[in-house]
Amino acid sequence: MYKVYGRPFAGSLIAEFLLNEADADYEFIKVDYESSKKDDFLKKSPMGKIPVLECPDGHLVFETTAIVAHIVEAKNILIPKITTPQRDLYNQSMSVMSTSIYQNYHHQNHSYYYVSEENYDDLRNRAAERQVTIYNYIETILNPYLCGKELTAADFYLYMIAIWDHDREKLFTNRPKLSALIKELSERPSIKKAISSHSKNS
Ligand SMILES: N[C@@H](CCC(=O)N[C@@H](CS)C(=O)NCC(=O)O)C(=O)O
Repeated sequence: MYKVYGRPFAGSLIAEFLLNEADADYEFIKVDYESSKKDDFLKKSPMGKIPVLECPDGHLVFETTAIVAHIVEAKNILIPKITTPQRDLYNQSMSVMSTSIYQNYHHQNHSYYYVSEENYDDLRNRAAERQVTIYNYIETILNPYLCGKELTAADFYLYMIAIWDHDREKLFTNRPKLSALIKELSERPSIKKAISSHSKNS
């Protein structure tokens, strides 16, 4: 069975959502921040970051986009056909979310990584401003999903990062399509199952 190394409500959620969508069993292994910097875990993830996916044959995958690619390909779910405009939109959305939105939240939530304490506010404000531009763009393309009528893994990724926002009320204000999508997905059994397992244990 699969193993997901992660932390409750962190980037490992995407692996859990997609494995649940595929009806694949997995074990969730919680890796706290300290353990993630120790040799044992660094052998799995050289930068000491979660998530890591351990596949049934024992091989390991780190980086959320690589994990998503593994699951959608292995299970043949939630990815548009190659050479279609939807597939380009899917790849584009995954890139924007994993390289920009994810990073902007990292800047806001783990500012100590980047700057000294007196510059936290500046860093956080700039990261928050960049999110506005990207979420405004996302609102323009949702129809109702990121790739049009087809629900894809990218929508699950969007759900994961949107729930990290510190001011969700503001995030959803004037973004009716984003609000509707997040609301719809929050009712999805795959998401409910992962979220409730962490709510119970935290
Ligand atoms: N590019 C990585 C980012 C992963 C990441 O930043 N994970 C966070 C938790 S959500 C983490 O491990 N932070 C601790 C650290 O950066 O040392 C990915 O997409 O998997």
